[in-house]
Amino acid sequence: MSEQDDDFELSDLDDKELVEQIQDDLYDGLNDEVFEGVEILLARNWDANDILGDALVGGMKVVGEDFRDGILFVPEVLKCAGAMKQGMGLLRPILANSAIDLSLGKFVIGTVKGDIHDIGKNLVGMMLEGAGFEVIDLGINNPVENYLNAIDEHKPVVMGMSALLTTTMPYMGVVLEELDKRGMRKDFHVMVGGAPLNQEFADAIGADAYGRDAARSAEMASSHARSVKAC
Ligand code: B12
Repeated sequence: MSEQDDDFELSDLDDKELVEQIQDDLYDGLNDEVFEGVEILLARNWDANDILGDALVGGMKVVGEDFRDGILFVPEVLKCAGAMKQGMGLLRPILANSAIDLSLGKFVIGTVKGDIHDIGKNLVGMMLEGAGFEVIDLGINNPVENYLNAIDEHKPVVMGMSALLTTTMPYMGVVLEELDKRGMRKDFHVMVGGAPLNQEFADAIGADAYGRDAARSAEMASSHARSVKAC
């Protein structure tokens, strides 16, 4: 995006300019600058959720569009992802500390086999921690066995799968079929998410819920866990 030739202090920018600058710095993969920008917004009493949505996810949206249009390539997008993670690292403890109830149960989450995208999954994990779940993060590229083993070991109240590619999202159906075959579906809720998914797809593969974004997903998971606890 923009080349920043002039020397200036991030702290001299007003809020709107700073948000735009963080988006630019994220685009340019500038870890330290993104970190500092997020720090300044926090010091200005910005809500962590707003920083996440406006500055970080907003910046990543532009990255996504330029990646799609062939303006950015994988190595550059990886740098952007690194910068996004720097900012998220600063917000994680704040979002997680907002927990009111720490006993909603366990949430197993992982990106499906063949897929290495994890930014959205990590955001969901952060929001779930904030909502009061113990999150068991299986990471990326998970074959069905990883989900089965984690379910056996952790007995979660919700299991979540993430996919960012149209070629990997059908694998969620494979995992669900295996759970069905083993008669495990009644034991926990299955949520799916990721940019190419929608409610229709979630219904077609028989998932219990589709999470459009991190905040909504955490709300949905919490209300499910609370209803289970109430029984
Ligand atoms: C960053 C990125 C990468 C990074 C990933 C780094 C990382 N650590 O994640 C790198 C460079 C590695 C990468 C690689 C590739 N990528 Co990529 N990538 C992206 C990009 C730009 C952003 C994704 C992202 O992080 N979004 C921000 C997060 C916050 O949003 P999100 O993931 O959607 O998550 C939110 C919701 O969906 C939901 N959610 C997500 N998961 C879950 C899970 C649950 C349980 C729930 C409830 C909710 C939920 O909540 C999240 C938070 O609000 C997207 C473009 C885009 N707009 O999506 C392309 C994109 C996904 N990539 C794409 C492609 C093609 C690839 C490659 C195949 C490129 C290549 N030729 O090698 C490889 C695939 C590698 C692989 N095997 O997985 C395409 C996919 C096209 C398609 N139709 O499938 C996209 C759409 C770009 C494009 N427009 O062409 N990519």
